[in-house]
Amino acid sequence: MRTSVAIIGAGPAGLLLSHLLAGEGIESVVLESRSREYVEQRQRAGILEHGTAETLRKSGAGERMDREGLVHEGIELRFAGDGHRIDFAALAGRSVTVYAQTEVVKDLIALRLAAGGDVLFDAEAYEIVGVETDSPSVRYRHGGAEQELHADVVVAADGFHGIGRPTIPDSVLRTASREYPYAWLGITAQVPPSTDELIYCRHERGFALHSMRSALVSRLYLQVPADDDAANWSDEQVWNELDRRFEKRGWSLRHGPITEKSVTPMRSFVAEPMRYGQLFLAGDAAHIVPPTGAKGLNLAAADVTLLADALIEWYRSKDTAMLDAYPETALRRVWRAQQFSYFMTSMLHRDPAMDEYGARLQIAELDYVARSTAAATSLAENYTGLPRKSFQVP
Ligand code: RFL
Ligand code: PHB
Repeated sequence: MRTSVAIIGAGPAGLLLSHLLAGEGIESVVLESRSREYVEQRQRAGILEHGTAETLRKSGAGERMDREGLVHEGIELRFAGDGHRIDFAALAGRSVTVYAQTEVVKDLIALRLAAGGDVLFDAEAYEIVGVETDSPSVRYRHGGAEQELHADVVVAADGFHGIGRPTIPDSVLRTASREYPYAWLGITAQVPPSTDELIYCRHERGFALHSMRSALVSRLYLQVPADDDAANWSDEQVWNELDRRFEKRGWSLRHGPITEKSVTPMRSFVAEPMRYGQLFLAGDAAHIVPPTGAKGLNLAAADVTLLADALIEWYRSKDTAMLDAYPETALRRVWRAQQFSYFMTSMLHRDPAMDEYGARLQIAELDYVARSTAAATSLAENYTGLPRKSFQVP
């Protein structure tokens, strides 16, 4: 089989890239190792930056998001028993949209298939060959047979455990990373949210986050030890712990049936370069952030928006300038998001090794963000997403 752009992975990165290319008449094939059902059910991110929502809307993939997504103009930082609102609209002139990654993925799959696009599920890529030539290909297993997909370029949008990154020779690949001594226990509950806006809460017992999926469904997270298991937590223990961490005078948390419970590890990771010959990395394949800054899905979307424009330019005029600039331009945003995610994570979590001094520094930092317009503006512009021009390579 032959196509223009071979894409590995039907996560948000791979699907959005395929959709954006199709809008300009560029052919692609998406290979996905999992089933459609699996990909559409996987519980993950919930927050779309201003620019991510705009990209979806402009490309014709934002119809259901605009109908069902919740536009939020701020968040609450809760610490020392008190809440402080960060007003995104006033400080950064932008908002975010609460719309689950699973819904974005469902919308993009439906659009690709309706347009006659090739998205192959249960198709596991096992080798990428010829990336140093102008006719690379991807070998994959599908329906019990081994097949080969030939293309002009290969995009590895295959997540952290994919085969794209390890295809780059060790002598070329550089990585930088940080591990955290804690994880998140995430739950989905059939209960209306107890708040209109997300609450990021720092507490002596650990971090907690109140998010949501709709007017009827809440999504909540608790900091737990790195090696913890969801099976260690009964529903009653989860609600008790959430009650203690979110405690604020005159406020209470609504409880309800828990329908999903899982532990997410926390990691910061960046691989460079994001291009090797005709192989391009996008999304989690190249970088991971801890979820505290809500950046992972948005970085994946920003990578492929940039890459789509570069590929469109290349197919249109054979000009390689944008493609050549992709790794450096993408990495600027990646490192901005790394720093912001690290900042949010270390300000809000209880590190088991933290002493009294470290705890007081966290409170001082939070107090500054809550009281200073300059500090709050920095948080607001990073959380809602910086515009593309701030990362342009001259
Ligand atoms: P994905 O979504 O991991 O998709 C990669 C796809 O590639 C497939 N694949 C292969 N297919 C064929 N052959 C192979 N050899 C393959 N190897 C892998 C996989 O099956 C998969 O379908 O990567 P992508 O597209 O780069 O998207 C990244 C995002 O999924 C991720 O960054 C976010 O979910 C991170 N994240 C959040 N990001 C945000 O922007 N805002 C948030 O609020 C937010 N919250 C979160 C999060 C991630 C979480 N978890 C579970 C990690 C909350 C959580 C709990
Ligand atoms: C979510 O709703 O799943 C969510 C929201 C904000 C985050 C992380 C996850 O920072």
